Amino acid sequence: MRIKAVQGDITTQDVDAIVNAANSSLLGGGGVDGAIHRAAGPALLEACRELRRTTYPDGLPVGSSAVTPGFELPARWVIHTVGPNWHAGERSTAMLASCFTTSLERAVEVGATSIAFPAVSGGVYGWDMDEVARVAVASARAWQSGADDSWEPGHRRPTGIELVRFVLFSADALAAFEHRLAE
Ligand code: AR6
Repeated sequence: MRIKAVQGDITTQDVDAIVNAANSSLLGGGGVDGAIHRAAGPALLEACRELRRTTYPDGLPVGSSAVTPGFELPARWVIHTVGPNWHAGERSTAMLASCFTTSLERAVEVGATSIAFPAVSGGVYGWDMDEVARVAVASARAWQSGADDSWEPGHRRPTGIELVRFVLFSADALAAFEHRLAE
């Protein structure tokens, strides 16, 4: 599994799945959420409403992830995750890490081999970008090496995911991720 960082717009990425930094309502918002809904078209909101009705009547919990089709996006799937909101006192790095690992699990479930992530919680939700980068890269690496007890240490899990691409909007965010990837 290759882990990369690029500067760009996540809505144009040619990967199997892109991750949306959503909120618990799943009904859209600003930032990357708004951009993804605009690019995917109105069917995405309908699919999110359906998810609410059928599976998450009380909303998608922080740190969880759920998948819908990508509709008009180049990506076949959108994986919606809810990052912790720093401004609301949600400051658990485990919660933020869970956004990345549960998204990777959803990607495996739908058979995706490539996935693009934005800087979840690094915008409206107010987390420091260096901290988002640290947690994001550490989570992907830990997940790759099978940090759970089901896989022998030192071996890579055959997850099917070949590419994890972090897609950052700004040069500063890209630098934060590149710094962590170089470690
Ligand atoms: N491609 C890649 N990254 C982007 C794009 C894009 N098209 N647009 C923005 N970003 P945010 P959060 C960057 O606020 O902090 C929404 O209203 C952006 O510069 O989108 O998790 C939701 O509905 C920033 O670095 O997500 C929630 O209510 C990063 O994506 C809330 O915001 C994340 O910023 C979630 O806040």
